[in-house]
Amino acid sequence: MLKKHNIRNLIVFLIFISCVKKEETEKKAIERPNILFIMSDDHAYQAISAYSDKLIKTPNIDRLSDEGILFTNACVANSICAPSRATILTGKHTHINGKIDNRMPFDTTQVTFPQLFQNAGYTTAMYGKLHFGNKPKGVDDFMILPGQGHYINPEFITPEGDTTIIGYVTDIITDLTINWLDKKRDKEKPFMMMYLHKAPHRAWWPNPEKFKEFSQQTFPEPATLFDNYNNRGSAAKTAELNISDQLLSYDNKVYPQAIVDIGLKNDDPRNKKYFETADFSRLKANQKAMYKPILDSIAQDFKKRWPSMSDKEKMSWQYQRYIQDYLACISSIDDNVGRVLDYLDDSGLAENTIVIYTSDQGFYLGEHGWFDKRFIYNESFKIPLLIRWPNQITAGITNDEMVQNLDFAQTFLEAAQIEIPKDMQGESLISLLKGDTSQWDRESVYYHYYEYPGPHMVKRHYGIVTKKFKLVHFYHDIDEWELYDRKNDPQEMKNVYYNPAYANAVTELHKKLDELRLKYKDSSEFDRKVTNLYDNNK
Ligand code: SGN
Ligand code: CA
Repeated sequence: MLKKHNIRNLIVFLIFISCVKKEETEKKAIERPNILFIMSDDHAYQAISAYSDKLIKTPNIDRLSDEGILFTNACVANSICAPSRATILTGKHTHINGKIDNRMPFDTTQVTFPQLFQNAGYTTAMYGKLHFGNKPKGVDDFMILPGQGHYINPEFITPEGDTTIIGYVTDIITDLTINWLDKKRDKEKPFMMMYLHKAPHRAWWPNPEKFKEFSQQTFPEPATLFDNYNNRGSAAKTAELNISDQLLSYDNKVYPQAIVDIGLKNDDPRNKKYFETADFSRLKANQKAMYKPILDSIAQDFKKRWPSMSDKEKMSWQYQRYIQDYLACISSIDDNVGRVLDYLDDSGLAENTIVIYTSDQGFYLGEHGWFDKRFIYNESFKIPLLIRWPNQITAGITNDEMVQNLDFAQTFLEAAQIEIPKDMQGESLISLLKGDTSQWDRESVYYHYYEYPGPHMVKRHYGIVTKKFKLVHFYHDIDEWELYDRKNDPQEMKNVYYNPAYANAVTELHKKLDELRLKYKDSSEFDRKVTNLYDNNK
């Protein structure tokens, strides 16, 4: 028999044990790292000074790799906005998650990684551009742009309904993010926050100050600006990405009237429409007044110089206008990333927060004469990836393994000690973050792009990429293979698929490509499904 005082002691002991346990659980909950996932829309790695300082200095984004890790071979599985986001959220290739292009719906019954964070006791939020027509799952709070969203005075979808905020989108998304971190989140829990910029997506509207500053500068042209697409298959020739053929005067911020004034036909209705109903038309009178002097001087320069320019000079002029606005948008992103990083420092959150900076795909900044993305070729295939995790990642390291946006979900889940669903198709990057490359045995990645016919007319293609080679099959209404020697031809100007010197590489890569298609469960049966979907949704 237990004596009365023994019973009392036992109760005190049990209470003590349960308190210690509770404390431990709480401590673990607090110790789990916060995650701040920063993604921009169409941010080319060529426009981040941690990768190259030829075009622009991005001191704030660079902080992440100065204090963390820089991946030099990070890439997407499908270089287009909504499919890339679907891959990031599900950890699955397009043919598994079903989001084949920007147009077709996303199956919202699928598990996305924010839901797993929410279930595991994280507080979660998403601010900015998602690009799916539906409300995000797994987030306690969200404010997302409908579709592509607007640069100026953007609307937001929120749990309480739609709202419009006056101002410049990059600043606004940042204000909302900092406000959530500071005032709205549940501070008892670790957080997983998705801070998603609309910029620098077409049509590249900077804020007035940056517009003025950058429109007065001249930037170096890429070596392949005047590419004639020889020595490759037909896909590069038929794509509608060329700056001189495809950029509208609207993209270059030339008033429709300026075109008429020099006796040219302003025959693309989009030029007028975009000035009258898209971004520019959204401006309030005082905002228009800030843009006017810059637009006036662009029109003046255009009217003075365009009529006597050669075709080459016209291309150079359009390239400058394009890159000036693109980089001006990046400069705002960099300032705003700096504001968020400062907030993390000032609030003491930096220490236990993993910060990731990336883009939904790469982008052509005049390479091959192009803008836009979609191709498996380097500039659209590769993405910036910079990650900071104090005390876990050695500051200033670089990694050149073939990593993909397919790996993000698993990486974040492992960092947060959340169980990873067996059907996710990527691999956690945690060992690489910690500088251990010994367990990493991936030698190649798989890629598959579908949105054709569609904007910019890039043919459907899939392929395998290793550090040395890229083997690509363009199919659907063509049947062409291309092979690039990544070491000897980094600009990808020469298809060596038919060069006998590469016969062994071709055989080997075909075998590996078949293996990858099996591993990731891709098949021509799915390609036929896509064709049927396109035929039924014309
Ligand atoms: C719009 C753009 C295209 C761009 C797609 C997809 N045209 O259609 O240039 O490729 O979005 O971009 S625009 O005239 O409307 O600007 S994505 O990043 O959302 O995939
Ligand atoms: Ca995009």
